[in-house]
Amino acid sequence: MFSNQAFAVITAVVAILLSIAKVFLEPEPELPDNNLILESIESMFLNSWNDYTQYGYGSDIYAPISHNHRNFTGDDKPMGWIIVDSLDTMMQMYNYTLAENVNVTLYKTTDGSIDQSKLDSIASRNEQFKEAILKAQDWIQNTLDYDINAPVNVFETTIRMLGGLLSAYYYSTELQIGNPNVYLEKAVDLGDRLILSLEYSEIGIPYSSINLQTGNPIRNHVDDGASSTAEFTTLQLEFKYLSFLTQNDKYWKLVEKVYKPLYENNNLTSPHFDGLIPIYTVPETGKFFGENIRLGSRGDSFYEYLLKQYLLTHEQIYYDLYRISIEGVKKHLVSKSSINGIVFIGEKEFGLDSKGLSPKMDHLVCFIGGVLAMGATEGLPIEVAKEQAFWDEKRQEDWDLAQEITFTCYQMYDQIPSGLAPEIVVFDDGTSDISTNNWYQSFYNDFYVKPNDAHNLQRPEAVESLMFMYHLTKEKKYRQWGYQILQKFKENASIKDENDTDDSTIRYTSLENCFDVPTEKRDNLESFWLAETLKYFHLLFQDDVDLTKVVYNTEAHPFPVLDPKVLEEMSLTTGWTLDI
Ligand code: DMJ
Repeated sequence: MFSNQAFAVITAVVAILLSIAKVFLEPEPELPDNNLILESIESMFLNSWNDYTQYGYGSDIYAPISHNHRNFTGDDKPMGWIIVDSLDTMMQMYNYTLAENVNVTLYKTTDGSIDQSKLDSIASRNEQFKEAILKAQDWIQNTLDYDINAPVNVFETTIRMLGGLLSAYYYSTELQIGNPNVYLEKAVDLGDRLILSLEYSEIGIPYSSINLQTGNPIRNHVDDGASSTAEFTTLQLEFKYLSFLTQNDKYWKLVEKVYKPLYENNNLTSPHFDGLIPIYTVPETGKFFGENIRLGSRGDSFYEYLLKQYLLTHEQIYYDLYRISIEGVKKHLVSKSSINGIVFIGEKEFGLDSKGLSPKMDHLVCFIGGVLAMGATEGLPIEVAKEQAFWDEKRQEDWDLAQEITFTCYQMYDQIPSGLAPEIVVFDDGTSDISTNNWYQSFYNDFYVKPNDAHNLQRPEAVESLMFMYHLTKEKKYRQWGYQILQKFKENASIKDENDTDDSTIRYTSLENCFDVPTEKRDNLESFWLAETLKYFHLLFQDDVDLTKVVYNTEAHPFPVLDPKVLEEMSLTTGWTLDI
Protein backbone atom coordinates (compact mmCIF):
# COMPACT_ATOMS: atom_id res chain seq x y z
CA MET A 1 0.00 0.00 0.00
CA PHE A 2 2.47 2.67 1.22
CA SER A 3 6.13 2.70 0.34
CA ASN A 4 8.50 2.65 3.32
CA GLN A 5 9.33 6.28 2.68
CA ALA A 6 5.67 7.35 2.61
CA PHE A 7 5.03 5.34 5.78
CA ALA A 8 7.94 7.07 7.53
CA VAL A 9 6.61 10.48 6.49
CA ILE A 10 3.08 9.65 7.73
CA THR A 11 4.46 8.37 11.05
CA ALA A 12 6.52 11.54 11.50
CA VAL A 13 3.53 13.77 10.71
CA VAL A 14 1.30 11.83 13.15
CA ALA A 15 4.00 12.12 15.85
CA ILE A 16 4.22 15.88 15.33
CA LEU A 17 0.43 16.29 15.44
CA LEU A 18 0.25 14.20 18.62
CA SER A 19 2.98 16.26 20.21
CA ILE A 20 1.24 19.53 19.31
CA ALA A 21 -2.00 18.16 20.75
CA LYS A 22 -0.19 17.16 23.95
CA VAL A 23 1.42 20.57 24.39
CA PHE A 24 -1.68 22.61 23.77
CA LEU A 25 -4.55 20.37 24.82
CA GLU A 26 -3.31 18.77 28.01
CA PRO A 27 -6.23 18.53 30.47
CA GLU A 28 -5.83 21.06 33.25
CA PRO A 29 -6.18 19.67 36.78
CA GLU A 30 -8.89 20.95 39.11
CA LEU A 31 -7.49 23.06 41.91
CA PRO A 32 -7.98 22.36 45.60
CA ASP A 33 -9.59 25.05 47.72
CA ASN A 34 -7.65 28.31 47.50
CA ASN A 35 -7.24 28.58 51.24
CA LEU A 36 -5.64 25.16 51.40
CA ILE A 37 -3.12 26.22 48.77
CA LEU A 38 -2.29 29.45 50.59
CA GLU A 39 -1.94 27.52 53.83
CA SER A 40 0.49 25.11 52.20
CA ILE A 41 2.59 27.99 50.75
CA GLU A 42 2.78 29.57 54.20
CA SER A 43 3.84 26.22 55.65
CA MET A 44 6.52 25.81 52.97
CA PHE A 45 7.87 29.23 53.91
CA LEU A 46 7.85 28.36 57.61
CA ASN A 47 9.54 25.00 56.92
CA SER A 48 12.46 26.74 55.20
CA TRP A 49 12.51 29.61 57.65
CA ASN A 50 12.40 27.56 60.86
CA ASP A 51 15.22 25.36 59.62
CA TYR A 52 17.33 28.44 58.84
CA THR A 53 16.45 29.95 62.21
CA GLN A 54 17.44 26.81 64.06
CA TYR A 55 20.77 26.18 62.34
CA GLY A 56 22.00 29.31 60.55
CA TYR A 57 20.22 32.40 61.86
CA GLY A 58 21.99 35.58 60.87
CA SER A 59 24.32 33.99 58.33
CA ASP A 60 24.32 35.19 54.73
CA ILE A 61 24.86 31.80 53.13
CA TYR A 62 23.01 28.71 54.29
CA ALA A 63 23.14 25.07 53.20
CA PRO A 64 19.91 23.31 54.27
CA ILE A 65 21.15 19.71 53.89
CA SER A 66 24.34 19.96 55.97
CA HIS A 67 23.18 23.01 57.98
CA ASN A 68 26.52 24.65 57.16
CA HIS A 69 26.48 28.43 57.10
CA ARG A 70 28.82 31.37 56.69
CA ASN A 71 28.97 35.05 55.76
CA PHE A 72 29.81 36.65 52.43
CA THR A 73 32.51 39.11 53.26
CA GLY A 74 36.10 38.63 54.35
CA ASP A 75 35.22 40.83 57.32
CA ASP A 76 32.91 38.03 58.43
CA LYS A 77 30.23 40.47 59.48
CA PRO A 78 26.77 39.40 58.28
CA MET A 79 25.02 41.45 55.60
CA GLY A 80 21.53 40.27 56.58
CA TRP A 81 21.25 38.50 53.23
CA ILE A 82 18.56 36.00 54.17
CA ILE A 83 16.84 37.86 57.03
CA VAL A 84 16.42 41.22 55.27
CA ASP A 85 15.50 39.64 51.94
CA SER A 86 12.77 37.48 53.57
CA LEU A 87 11.23 40.03 55.91
CA ASP A 88 8.46 41.46 53.73
CA THR A 89 7.32 37.97 52.64
CA MET A 90 6.75 37.26 56.33
CA MET A 91 4.89 40.55 56.64
CA GLN A 92 2.71 39.68 53.64
CA MET A 93 1.90 36.28 55.16
CA TYR A 94 1.41 37.81 58.62
CA ASN A 95 -1.11 40.23 57.16
CA TYR A 96 -2.94 37.53 55.26
CA THR A 97 -3.32 35.36 58.38
CA LEU A 98 -4.39 38.18 60.73
CA ALA A 99 -7.67 37.26 62.46
CA GLU A 100 -9.41 40.40 61.21
CA ASN A 101 -8.48 39.61 57.61
CA VAL A 102 -9.60 35.98 57.70
CA ASN A 103 -12.96 35.31 56.09
CA VAL A 104 -14.39 32.84 58.61
CA THR A 105 -17.25 31.82 56.33
CA LEU A 106 -14.68 30.02 54.19
CA TYR A 107 -14.10 27.65 57.09
CA LYS A 108 -17.65 26.38 57.45
CA THR A 109 -18.06 22.62 57.71
CA THR A 110 -20.90 20.75 55.96
CA ASP A 111 -23.21 21.19 58.97
CA GLY A 112 -22.73 24.96 58.82
CA SER A 113 -20.51 25.28 61.90
CA ILE A 114 -17.06 26.86 61.73
CA ASP A 115 -14.06 24.54 61.59
CA GLN A 116 -12.28 25.82 64.67
CA SER A 117 -9.18 23.68 64.10
CA LYS A 118 -8.58 25.50 60.80
CA LEU A 119 -8.90 28.88 62.47
CA ASP A 120 -6.51 27.75 65.21
CA SER A 121 -3.98 26.71 62.63
CA ILE A 122 -4.21 30.10 60.86
CA ALA A 123 -3.82 31.87 64.20
CA SER A 124 -0.77 29.75 64.99
CA ARG A 125 0.88 30.63 61.67
CA ASN A 126 0.06 34.28 62.25
CA GLU A 127 1.76 34.11 65.65
CA GLN A 128 4.82 32.45 64.09
CA PHE A 129 5.10 35.19 61.46
CA LYS A 130 4.73 37.88 64.09
CA GLU A 131 7.45 36.39 66.29
CA ALA A 132 9.77 35.94 63.31
CA ILE A 133 9.25 39.56 62.19
CA LEU A 134 9.93 41.01 65.63
CA LYS A 135 12.98 38.80 66.08
CA ALA A 136 14.29 39.96 62.69
CA GLN A 137 13.66 43.59 63.61
CA ASP A 138 15.61 43.12 66.82
CA TRP A 139 18.49 41.48 64.90
CA ILE A 140 18.56 44.33 62.36
CA GLN A 141 18.58 46.94 65.12
CA ASN A 142 21.14 45.31 67.40
CA THR A 143 23.36 43.02 65.33
CA LEU A 144 23.36 44.16 61.73
CA ASP A 145 26.17 46.63 61.13
CA TYR A 146 27.01 47.78 57.62
CA ASP A 147 30.38 49.15 58.65
CA ILE A 148 31.96 46.23 56.79
CA ASN A 149 35.54 46.42 55.62
CA ALA A 150 35.07 44.36 52.49
CA PRO A 151 33.86 44.84 48.91
CA VAL A 152 30.23 44.09 48.18
CA ASN A 153 28.38 44.01 44.86
CA VAL A 154 26.53 47.33 44.49
CA PHE A 155 23.59 45.90 42.52
CA GLU A 156 22.92 42.78 44.61
CA THR A 157 23.22 44.73 47.86
CA THR A 158 20.87 47.42 46.55
CA ILE A 159 18.10 45.16 45.23
CA ARG A 160 18.15 42.72 48.14
CA MET A 161 19.27 44.67 51.24
CA LEU A 162 18.31 48.25 50.51
CA GLY A 163 15.16 47.05 48.72
CA GLY A 164 14.30 44.69 51.60
CA LEU A 165 14.78 47.37 54.26
CA LEU A 166 12.68 49.90 52.35
CA SER A 167 9.80 47.50 51.74
CA ALA A 168 9.97 46.37 55.39
CA TYR A 169 9.61 50.05 56.31
CA TYR A 170 6.63 50.40 53.96
CA TYR A 171 4.85 47.26 55.18
CA SER A 172 5.56 47.74 58.86
CA THR A 173 4.10 51.24 58.58
CA GLU A 174 1.02 50.00 56.68
CA LEU A 175 0.46 46.93 58.84
CA GLN A 176 1.43 48.63 62.07
CA ILE A 177 3.78 45.91 63.16
CA GLY A 178 7.00 46.74 65.00
CA ASN A 179 8.98 49.93 64.57
CA PRO A 180 9.33 51.09 60.94
CA ASN A 181 12.10 53.53 61.81
CA VAL A 182 14.49 50.70 62.56
CA TYR A 183 14.31 49.77 58.87
CA LEU A 184 14.48 53.31 57.55
CA GLU A 185 17.50 54.22 59.67
CA LYS A 186 19.34 51.13 58.49
CA ALA A 187 18.31 51.84 54.90
CA VAL A 188 19.72 55.36 55.09
CA ASP A 189 22.96 54.07 56.59
CA LEU A 190 23.33 51.45 53.85
CA GLY A 191 22.15 53.80 51.09
CA ASP A 192 24.73 56.41 52.11
CA ARG A 193 27.48 53.81 51.83
CA LEU A 194 26.33 52.37 48.49
CA ILE A 195 25.66 55.73 46.83
CA LEU A 196 29.37 56.59 47.05
CA SER A 197 29.92 54.17 44.17
CA LEU A 198 27.92 56.58 41.98
CA GLU A 199 29.27 59.75 43.57
CA TYR A 200 32.85 58.72 42.83
CA SER A 201 32.20 58.05 39.18
CA GLU A 202 33.24 60.82 36.80
CA ILE A 203 30.48 60.26 34.27
CA GLY A 204 27.99 58.68 36.64
CA ILE A 205 28.44 54.98 35.90
CA PRO A 206 29.65 53.05 38.94
CA TYR A 207 32.17 50.26 39.32
CA SER A 208 30.57 46.94 40.17
CA SER A 209 31.61 46.81 43.85
CA ILE A 210 32.32 49.06 46.81
CA ASN A 211 33.94 48.67 50.21
CA LEU A 212 31.15 49.54 52.62
CA GLN A 213 33.50 50.84 55.31
CA THR A 214 36.09 52.81 53.35
CA GLY A 215 33.80 53.79 50.48
CA ASN A 216 36.48 52.60 48.08
CA PRO A 217 34.90 51.71 44.72
CA ILE A 218 36.22 48.49 43.17
CA ARG A 219 36.42 47.84 39.46
CA ASN A 220 35.19 44.46 38.23
CA HIS A 221 38.10 41.97 38.41
CA VAL A 222 37.07 40.20 35.20
CA ASP A 223 35.52 41.24 31.87
CA ASP A 224 38.27 43.86 31.44
CA GLY A 225 36.84 45.81 34.38
CA ALA A 226 33.52 46.44 32.62
CA SER A 227 30.40 46.86 34.72
CA SER A 228 27.32 44.75 33.95
CA THR A 229 24.87 46.99 32.13
CA ALA A 230 21.82 45.62 33.93
CA GLU A 231 23.51 46.10 37.30
CA PHE A 232 23.95 49.89 37.26
CA THR A 233 20.57 50.36 35.58
CA THR A 234 18.86 48.45 38.39
CA LEU A 235 19.41 50.77 41.34
CA GLN A 236 16.90 53.44 40.41
CA LEU A 237 13.68 52.31 42.14
CA GLU A 238 15.38 51.80 45.48
CA PHE A 239 17.26 55.11 45.55
CA LYS A 240 14.34 57.13 44.17
CA TYR A 241 12.11 55.74 46.93
CA LEU A 242 14.87 56.52 49.44
CA SER A 243 14.95 60.12 48.17
CA PHE A 244 11.20 60.31 48.60
CA LEU A 245 11.32 58.99 52.18
CA THR A 246 14.24 61.16 53.27
CA GLN A 247 13.26 64.22 51.22
CA ASN A 248 16.81 64.28 49.95
CA ASP A 249 17.16 64.45 46.17
CA LYS A 250 20.82 63.40 46.22
CA TYR A 251 20.09 59.69 45.63
CA TRP A 252 17.53 60.38 42.88
CA LYS A 253 19.91 62.62 40.94
CA LEU A 254 22.82 60.22 41.17
CA VAL A 255 20.96 57.11 40.04
CA GLU A 256 19.42 58.78 37.04
CA LYS A 257 22.83 60.11 35.96
CA VAL A 258 23.75 56.70 34.51
CA TYR A 259 21.36 57.03 31.57
CA LYS A 260 22.65 60.06 29.67
CA PRO A 261 26.12 58.64 28.90
CA LEU A 262 24.65 55.22 28.28
CA TYR A 263 22.19 56.47 25.68
CA GLU A 264 24.24 59.28 24.15
CA ASN A 265 27.72 57.76 24.07
CA ASN A 266 26.41 54.64 22.39
CA ASN A 267 23.61 56.15 20.33
CA LEU A 268 21.40 53.51 21.92
CA THR A 269 18.18 54.43 20.14
CA SER A 270 19.80 54.18 16.67
CA PRO A 271 19.09 51.12 14.47
CA HIS A 272 22.48 49.70 15.46
CA PHE A 273 20.98 48.95 18.91
CA ASP A 274 17.24 49.69 18.68
CA GLY A 275 17.24 50.22 22.46
CA LEU A 276 18.84 46.80 23.14
CA ILE A 277 21.88 46.88 25.40
CA PRO A 278 25.06 44.83 25.21
CA ILE A 279 25.58 43.29 28.64
CA TYR A 280 28.85 45.09 29.57
CA THR A 281 29.73 48.79 29.79
CA VAL A 282 33.10 50.48 30.38
CA PRO A 283 32.40 52.60 33.49
CA GLU A 284 34.86 55.39 32.60
CA THR A 285 33.42 56.06 29.12
CA GLY A 286 29.88 54.72 29.20
CA LYS A 287 30.67 52.82 25.98
CA PHE A 288 29.51 49.27 25.61
CA PHE A 289 32.12 46.53 25.93
CA GLY A 290 31.41 43.71 23.45
CA GLU A 291 28.17 43.24 21.55
CA ASN A 292 26.40 40.48 23.48
CA ILE A 293 22.69 41.35 23.67
CA ARG A 294 20.31 39.24 25.72
CA LEU A 295 17.41 39.44 28.14
CA GLY A 296 19.08 36.90 30.45
CA SER A 297 21.77 37.54 33.04
CA ARG A 298 23.37 41.03 33.01
CA GLY A 299 20.77 42.32 30.54
CA ASP A 300 17.41 41.52 32.14
CA SER A 301 16.50 44.20 34.66
CA PHE A 302 17.65 47.13 32.48
CA TYR A 303 14.33 46.67 30.62
CA GLU A 304 12.41 45.94 33.83
CA TYR A 305 13.56 49.16 35.53
CA LEU A 306 12.73 51.39 32.55
CA LEU A 307 9.11 50.31 32.87
CA LYS A 308 9.03 50.16 36.66
CA GLN A 309 10.40 53.68 37.06
CA TYR A 310 7.50 54.83 34.92
CA LEU A 311 5.05 52.82 37.02
CA LEU A 312 6.52 54.08 40.32
CA THR A 313 6.95 57.77 39.50
CA HIS A 314 5.15 58.30 36.17
CA GLU A 315 8.15 60.00 34.58
CA GLN A 316 7.20 59.78 30.89
CA ILE A 317 10.75 59.49 29.57
CA TYR A 318 11.08 56.03 31.08
CA TYR A 319 7.97 54.75 29.33
CA ASP A 320 9.27 56.18 26.04
CA LEU A 321 12.64 54.47 26.50
CA TYR A 322 10.90 51.24 27.52
CA ARG A 323 8.78 51.43 24.34
CA ILE A 324 11.89 51.78 22.14
CA SER A 325 13.56 48.80 23.81
CA ILE A 326 10.50 46.57 23.66
CA GLU A 327 10.05 47.33 19.96
CA GLY A 328 13.71 46.26 19.63
CA VAL A 329 12.98 43.02 21.49
CA LYS A 330 10.01 42.23 19.24
CA LYS A 331 11.97 43.05 16.09
CA HIS A 332 15.22 41.22 16.83
CA LEU A 333 14.90 38.63 19.58
CA VAL A 334 11.63 36.74 19.19
CA SER A 335 11.43 33.38 17.43
CA LYS A 336 9.58 30.02 17.59
CA SER A 337 10.47 26.39 18.20
CA SER A 338 10.20 24.42 14.99
CA ILE A 339 7.99 21.54 16.20
CA ASN A 340 5.26 23.12 18.29
CA GLY A 341 5.79 26.76 17.38
CA ILE A 342 6.48 27.79 20.97
CA VAL A 343 7.59 31.42 21.13
CA PHE A 344 10.94 32.14 22.76
CA ILE A 345 13.31 35.08 23.23
CA GLY A 346 16.80 34.37 21.94
CA GLU A 347 20.18 36.14 22.11
CA LYS A 348 22.28 38.20 19.69
CA GLU A 349 25.73 37.27 20.91
CA PHE A 350 27.51 39.31 18.26
CA GLY A 351 25.19 42.29 18.06
CA LEU A 352 22.24 43.21 15.87
CA ASP A 353 24.30 43.41 12.69
CA SER A 354 25.29 39.75 12.96
CA LYS A 355 23.30 37.02 11.22
CA GLY A 356 20.90 34.68 13.01
CA LEU A 357 19.56 34.43 16.54
CA SER A 358 21.01 32.16 19.20
CA PRO A 359 18.02 30.07 20.44
CA LYS A 360 19.36 30.01 24.03
CA MET A 361 17.03 31.29 26.76
CA ASP A 362 17.84 31.61 30.48
CA HIS A 363 15.09 30.94 33.01
CA LEU A 364 15.85 34.52 34.10
CA VAL A 365 14.18 35.74 30.86
CA CYS A 366 10.82 34.53 32.17
CA PHE A 367 10.42 37.83 34.08
CA ILE A 368 9.54 39.46 30.75
CA GLY A 369 6.03 37.97 30.60
CA GLY A 370 5.00 39.94 33.68
CA VAL A 371 6.84 43.08 32.58
CA LEU A 372 5.22 43.07 29.11
CA ALA A 373 1.80 42.54 30.68
CA MET A 374 2.31 45.38 33.17
CA GLY A 375 3.69 47.63 30.41
CA ALA A 376 0.59 47.00 28.30
CA THR A 377 -2.01 47.42 31.06
CA GLU A 378 -0.23 49.59 33.68
CA GLY A 379 -1.67 47.17 36.25
CA LEU A 380 -5.33 47.48 35.20
CA PRO A 381 -7.32 44.32 34.44
CA ILE A 382 -6.90 43.63 30.73
CA GLU A 383 -10.51 44.36 29.79
CA VAL A 384 -10.32 47.74 31.56
CA ALA A 385 -6.90 48.51 30.06
CA LYS A 386 -8.25 47.94 26.55
CA GLU A 387 -10.82 50.69 27.15
CA GLN A 388 -8.17 53.28 28.04
CA ALA A 389 -6.98 56.02 25.69
CA PHE A 390 -3.47 54.61 25.95
CA TRP A 391 -4.39 51.25 24.38
CA ASP A 392 -2.92 50.82 20.90
CA GLU A 393 -1.56 48.21 18.52
CA LYS A 394 1.83 48.14 20.18
CA ARG A 395 0.36 47.43 23.60
CA GLN A 396 -1.78 44.70 22.03
CA GLU A 397 1.36 43.13 20.56
CA ASP A 398 3.11 43.35 23.94
CA TRP A 399 0.11 41.71 25.57
CA ASP A 400 0.07 38.88 23.02
CA LEU A 401 3.78 38.31 23.55
CA ALA A 402 3.31 38.33 27.33
CA GLN A 403 0.80 35.48 27.01
CA GLU A 404 3.02 33.51 24.64
CA ILE A 405 6.16 33.83 26.73
CA THR A 406 4.37 32.96 29.96
CA PHE A 407 3.10 29.79 28.27
CA THR A 408 6.65 29.02 27.09
CA CYS A 409 7.98 29.46 30.62
CA TYR A 410 5.34 27.05 31.89
CA GLN A 411 6.51 24.61 29.20
CA MET A 412 10.04 24.93 30.60
CA TYR A 413 8.64 23.17 33.70
CA ASP A 414 6.01 20.94 32.14
CA GLN A 415 8.36 19.34 29.63
CA ILE A 416 10.91 18.23 32.24
CA PRO A 417 10.81 14.94 34.23
CA SER A 418 10.99 16.62 37.67
CA GLY A 419 8.46 19.27 36.62
CA LEU A 420 11.01 21.94 37.56
CA ALA A 421 12.76 24.15 35.01
CA PRO A 422 16.49 24.06 34.27
CA GLU A 423 18.65 27.18 34.50
CA ILE A 424 19.07 27.54 30.71
CA VAL A 425 17.42 25.89 27.69
CA VAL A 426 18.27 25.88 23.98
CA PHE A 427 15.23 25.87 21.70
CA ASP A 428 15.15 23.76 18.57
CA ASP A 429 14.33 26.40 15.99
CA GLY A 430 15.21 24.14 13.08
CA THR A 431 18.31 26.11 12.08
CA SER A 432 20.76 23.42 13.19
CA ASP A 433 20.49 19.81 14.26
CA ILE A 434 20.95 20.09 18.01
CA SER A 435 19.45 16.64 18.60
CA THR A 436 22.88 15.12 17.92
CA ASN A 437 24.56 17.03 20.76
CA ASN A 438 23.87 14.52 23.52
CA TRP A 439 22.03 17.15 25.51
CA TYR A 440 18.89 16.45 27.51
CA GLN A 441 15.73 16.66 25.44
CA SER A 442 12.40 18.13 26.56
CA PHE A 443 9.31 15.87 26.42
CA TYR A 444 7.84 17.31 23.24
CA ASN A 445 11.17 18.21 21.63
CA ASP A 446 10.82 21.97 21.84
CA PHE A 447 14.11 22.49 23.60
CA TYR A 448 17.34 20.87 24.76
CA VAL A 449 19.42 21.37 27.90
CA LYS A 450 23.20 21.14 28.25
CA PRO A 451 24.22 18.94 31.21
CA ASN A 452 25.89 21.94 32.92
CA ASP A 453 22.65 23.95 32.73
CA ALA A 454 20.31 21.28 34.13
CA HIS A 455 20.27 22.58 37.73
CA ASN A 456 17.40 24.45 39.38
CA LEU A 457 17.97 27.20 41.96
CA GLN A 458 14.28 27.66 42.85
CA ARG A 459 14.17 30.85 40.84
CA PRO A 460 11.07 33.07 40.79
CA GLU A 461 10.70 34.46 37.25
CA ALA A 462 8.13 32.04 35.81
CA VAL A 463 5.92 32.18 38.91
CA GLU A 464 6.32 35.97 38.89
CA SER A 465 4.86 36.16 35.37
CA LEU A 466 2.06 33.72 36.27
CA MET A 467 1.14 35.97 39.18
CA PHE A 468 0.92 39.10 37.01
CA MET A 469 -0.96 37.29 34.22
CA TYR A 470 -3.48 35.81 36.65
CA HIS A 471 -4.39 39.09 38.33
CA LEU A 472 -4.61 40.95 35.02
CA THR A 473 -6.83 38.29 33.36
CA LYS A 474 -8.33 36.16 36.17
CA GLU A 475 -7.80 33.22 33.83
CA LYS A 476 -7.76 30.04 35.88
CA LYS A 477 -5.05 28.38 33.79
CA TYR A 478 -2.37 30.59 35.34
CA ARG A 479 -3.25 29.33 38.80
CA GLN A 480 -3.40 25.76 37.50
CA TRP A 481 0.08 26.05 36.03
CA GLY A 482 1.33 27.69 39.21
CA TYR A 483 -0.22 24.99 41.38
CA GLN A 484 1.42 22.29 39.28
CA ILE A 485 4.84 23.95 39.73
CA LEU A 486 4.24 24.39 43.45
CA GLN A 487 3.51 20.67 43.80
CA LYS A 488 6.70 19.83 41.93
CA PHE A 489 8.74 21.98 44.33
CA LYS A 490 7.13 20.05 47.18
CA GLU A 491 7.83 16.67 45.61
CA ASN A 492 11.26 17.28 44.18
CA ALA A 493 12.98 20.13 46.03
CA SER A 494 12.16 19.12 49.61
CA ILE A 495 14.33 17.19 52.02
CA LYS A 496 13.82 15.82 55.51
CA ASP A 497 15.93 13.97 58.03
CA GLU A 498 15.97 10.19 57.80
CA ASN A 499 14.28 9.45 61.11
CA ASP A 500 11.72 12.21 60.90
CA THR A 501 8.26 10.70 61.35
CA ASP A 502 6.20 13.87 61.73
CA ASP A 503 7.68 15.93 58.86
CA SER A 504 9.07 18.45 61.32
CA THR A 505 12.45 18.62 59.53
CA ILE A 506 11.12 19.35 56.04
CA ARG A 507 12.94 22.15 54.22
CA TYR A 508 13.69 23.11 50.60
CA THR A 509 16.88 23.20 48.60
CA SER A 510 18.26 23.65 45.07
CA LEU A 511 18.57 20.77 42.58
CA GLU A 512 21.67 19.47 40.80
CA ASN A 513 19.73 18.13 37.86
CA CYS A 514 16.05 18.51 37.13
CA PHE A 515 16.04 15.68 34.60
CA ASP A 516 16.76 13.01 37.26
CA VAL A 517 13.86 11.67 39.28
CA PRO A 518 14.29 11.20 42.18
CA THR A 519 16.20 14.45 42.03
CA GLU A 520 19.75 14.89 43.24
CA LYS A 521 19.76 17.85 45.62
CA ARG A 522 22.26 20.72 45.82
CA ASP A 523 23.05 21.89 49.36
CA ASN A 524 22.06 25.53 48.81
CA LEU A 525 19.31 27.94 49.81
CA GLU A 526 19.00 31.05 47.65
CA SER A 527 17.50 33.99 49.53
CA PHE A 528 15.19 34.65 46.55
CA TRP A 529 13.34 31.39 47.31
CA LEU A 530 12.00 33.18 50.41
CA ALA A 531 12.03 36.74 49.08
CA GLU A 532 10.53 36.13 45.67
CA THR A 533 9.41 32.63 44.68
CA LEU A 534 7.23 31.91 47.73
CA LYS A 535 5.99 35.51 47.83
CA TYR A 536 4.85 35.35 44.20
CA PHE A 537 3.21 31.95 44.80
CA HIS A 538 1.33 33.44 47.76
CA LEU A 539 0.21 36.45 45.72
CA LEU A 540 -0.88 34.21 42.84
CA PHE A 541 -3.46 32.52 45.07
CA GLN A 542 -4.65 35.63 46.89
CA ASP A 543 -7.75 37.37 45.57
CA ASP A 544 -8.09 41.16 45.26
CA VAL A 545 -4.47 41.95 44.43
CA ASP A 546 -4.43 45.50 43.02
CA LEU A 547 -1.42 45.87 40.75
CA THR A 548 -1.86 49.63 40.31
CA LYS A 549 -0.89 50.40 43.90
CA VAL A 550 2.55 48.91 44.34
CA VAL A 551 5.63 48.25 42.24
CA TYR A 552 7.74 45.18 43.01
CA ASN A 553 11.45 45.78 42.64
CA THR A 554 13.48 43.15 40.80
CA GLU A 555 13.83 41.17 44.05
CA ALA A 556 10.03 41.29 44.66
CA HIS A 557 10.23 43.99 47.33
CA PRO A 558 7.10 46.16 47.09
CA PHE A 559 7.20 49.98 47.08
CA PRO A 560 4.06 52.13 46.96
CA VAL A 561 3.30 53.99 43.73
CA LEU A 562 4.30 57.63 44.31
CA ASP A 563 1.99 60.52 43.49
CA PRO A 564 3.57 62.61 40.68
CA LYS A 565 2.10 65.81 42.15
CA VAL A 566 3.75 65.18 45.50
CA LEU A 567 7.00 64.35 43.74
CA GLU A 568 6.85 67.63 41.89
CA GLU A 569 6.24 69.54 45.10
CA MET A 570 9.32 67.84 46.51
CA SER A 571 11.29 68.70 43.34
CA LEU A 572 11.83 65.02 42.69
CA THR A 573 11.54 65.02 38.93
CA THR A 574 13.50 63.88 35.90
CA GLY A 575 16.61 65.97 35.42
CA TRP A 576 17.64 64.92 31.93
CA THR A 577 16.26 64.66 28.43
CA LEU A 578 17.10 62.76 25.30
CA ASP A 579 16.36 63.57 21.67
CA ILE A 580 14.47 60.51 20.56
C1 DMJ B 1 16.97 37.91 41.68
O1 DMJ B 1 17.99 38.18 42.57
C2 DMJ B 1 16.54 39.15 40.96
O2 DMJ B 1 15.30 38.90 40.42
C3 DMJ B 1 17.50 39.58 39.89
O3 DMJ B 1 17.05 40.66 39.12
C4 DMJ B 1 17.86 38.44 38.96
N1 DMJ B 1 17.37 37.21 39.39
C5 DMJ B 1 17.39 36.81 40.75
C6 DMJ B 1 16.51 35.60 40.97
O4 DMJ B 1 16.50 34.70 39.95
